[in-house]
Amino acid sequence: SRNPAKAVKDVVESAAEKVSDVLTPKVPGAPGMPPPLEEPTTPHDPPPPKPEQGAPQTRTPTGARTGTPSRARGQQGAFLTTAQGARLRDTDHSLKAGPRGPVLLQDHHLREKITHFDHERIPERVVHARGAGAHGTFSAYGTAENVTRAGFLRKGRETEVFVRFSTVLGSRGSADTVRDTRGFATKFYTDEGTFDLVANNIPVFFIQDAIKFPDVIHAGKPHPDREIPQAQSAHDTFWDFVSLHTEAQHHTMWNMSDRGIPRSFRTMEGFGVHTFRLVNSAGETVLAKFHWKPKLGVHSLVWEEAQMLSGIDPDFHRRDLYDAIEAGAFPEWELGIQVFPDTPEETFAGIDLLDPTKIVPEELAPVQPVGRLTLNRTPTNFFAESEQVAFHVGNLPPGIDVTNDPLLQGRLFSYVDTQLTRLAGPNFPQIPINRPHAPVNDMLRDGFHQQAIHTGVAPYRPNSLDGGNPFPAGDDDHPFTDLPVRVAEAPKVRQSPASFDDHFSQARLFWLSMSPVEREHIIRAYTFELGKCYHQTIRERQLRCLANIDPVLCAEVAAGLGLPAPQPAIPLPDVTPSPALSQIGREWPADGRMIGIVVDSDADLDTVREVRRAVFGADMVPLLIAPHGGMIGDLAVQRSFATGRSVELDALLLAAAPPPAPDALPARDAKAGAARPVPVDPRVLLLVEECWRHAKAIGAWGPGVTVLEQAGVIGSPGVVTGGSGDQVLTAVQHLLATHRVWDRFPASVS
Ligand code: HDD
Repeated sequence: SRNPAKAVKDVVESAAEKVSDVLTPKVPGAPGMPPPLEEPTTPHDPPPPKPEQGAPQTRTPTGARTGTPSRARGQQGAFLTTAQGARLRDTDHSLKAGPRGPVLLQDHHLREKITHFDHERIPERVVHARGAGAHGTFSAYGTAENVTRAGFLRKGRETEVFVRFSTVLGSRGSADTVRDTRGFATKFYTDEGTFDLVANNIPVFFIQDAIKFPDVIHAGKPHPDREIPQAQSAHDTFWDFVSLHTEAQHHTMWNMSDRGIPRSFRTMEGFGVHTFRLVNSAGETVLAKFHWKPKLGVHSLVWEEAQMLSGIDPDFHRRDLYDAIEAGAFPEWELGIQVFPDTPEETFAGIDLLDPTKIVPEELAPVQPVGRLTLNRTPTNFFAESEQVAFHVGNLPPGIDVTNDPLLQGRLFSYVDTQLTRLAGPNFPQIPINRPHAPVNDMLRDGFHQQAIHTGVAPYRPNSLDGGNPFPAGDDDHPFTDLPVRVAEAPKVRQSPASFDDHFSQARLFWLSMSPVEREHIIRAYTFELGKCYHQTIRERQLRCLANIDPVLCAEVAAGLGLPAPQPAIPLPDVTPSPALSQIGREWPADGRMIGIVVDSDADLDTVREVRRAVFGADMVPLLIAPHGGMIGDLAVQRSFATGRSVELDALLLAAAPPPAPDALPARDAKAGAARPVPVDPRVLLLVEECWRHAKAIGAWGPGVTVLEQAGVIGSPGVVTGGSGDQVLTAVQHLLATHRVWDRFPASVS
């Protein structure tokens, strides 16, 4: 595998080359430059494609070839052709009756080009429309062999995977950093058939029964009259629904916590939510919940950063995932399972395992690691892979089965159904990204967009005309076996079990498990979201829900809204907090963190060079920020004061105190009200202010210290000024292990 630090360095240096390329005027034919290109461009070999996704089915069950093995197509130097392969002389002018005449209908190239373009878009996903994917590998530890016979979990097995992360509510073009649940869907291309773990970054769901899914989504999506707000839960219909349908309160609490605004896809947990049933080779069963644990820890943005990023870099998470993988800083997660005995009650420690609004705290059932996921390849083509990938909770390998969780049962229907419209027909499993890597030998035939040329005459069983093929698998052939699970003899009812009526105890458990600063964030999030509602009745109703969760939470949000805090309608549930739910209090590797370094031509460039090298050495990414783009001495600048903004940084270092640009407007002295020139560029002061406000580590040496004096932040927690550049970096790196300088946040709630 690649050395991540070296790979990061290569990427930054090649970016620097690109910058200097742009800066050097290049005139075709000038000395040292190639001669001007002749038109048309000389045909040449296409660039090597990235490995194609899976092997297409090239043979039918009876062995006949069905098509060419590779479907990869790219821009090539060879002649431009029509879709039928006819070479074209001109793609820039329509066929006309004379140069000024009308366009002729007989222009088949014009019609083909425009018609195909007119149909380039497909419907976006009804939920989870905004997302980004990556390829990778899953390596099994073998620790799950005693509970499941799934082959991909056997010790040492390596399985190719494709993962797609997403937000839920926003449209395909919405911003990445909105407050929302995140999807974390993984396709394991196992040799026993594809396994899709269609998970979220929140372990519970809004509803207990799939029949309510259209309701919760209609409530969360933009208002049907004005189609606003986009990708937000801060509006009346959302809070109307969740305050009336109180089983949503636990999930809503997670959304209002820092989990709703992840720092990166790489710093999110993933949860299968439902309880699944595992079966081992002896036919014994257990119940289990799936968890993804990120190697880099669980970290979040702060709300103001998330809001700013929505404007400054709406692609923040997508870019972060792509850049990290391209730089060789491959994101990793451990897959873990919580295992419970498969008892007739399907409960554990009094918790109903079929209720998807409930967690089982890790302190009661530890998450046992079973394998490692590494994302190591970015998609070649967004549409072909990330857009066309189709997940389905019913894609299960032998050894993993469903339970009666009513939310899971409804999902089993929805995921295939939705693709029939989105991917236009029943043959979407033949799209390259969706093709199983296990051999396929089905009797599904024809339909829109059929890719295979099936031979034979007897796609039915039993038959004698195709030699009786295909044959059912025997017990020793690793078939998927339906477990003979007992189905209760019970009357047909539209009802949930009584245990599903508890809607508040686990919301309280979550609240009580948070640290003071995390509670403060939750209070601010509720206050913001309810403050955006127009209807007073909705705010009051949600306050009544909060009163049933915790009086402090309710009182603080009520104060923020300027409303009286209601009394609880139920006795406050007696719960034991789960410290594992808090994101604060542990230390994590700082791999892939972005370190901004402010420089100008007066900075000591030898020290900057050393610090930059040390940042690379620690597997982090340095970004030189300077008054202008291009070069400072022999160092390439990655961000100018015009393009750099604090929100993409995890920490800020200052090696210089750049003066304001000569044409900058004088700043106002707040106290005197008089105009006075500021000796430091106000954009640098803004960087410092924002980093300070967002509790990021800040360090400075040499003239950089002057900036921190100007900003008035010296002496506050997480601001490092003593010592050389290297010493400052070491101190900042240490601060990064806890993600933020938590002491800087005023946490009034404990
Ligand atoms: Fe769902 C997509 C996760 C409940 C119906 N869901 C979708 C995706 C994720 C989840 C990650 C995006 C997959 C991708 O990247 O293509 N969904 C969940 C989780 C749920 C859940 C963790 C609860 C535990 N979903 C759920 C219910 C229903 C759906 C109850 C319907 C009854 N979900 C869909 C869907 C989507 C989808 C309409 C939209 C696009 C797609 O499936 O392929 O079928």
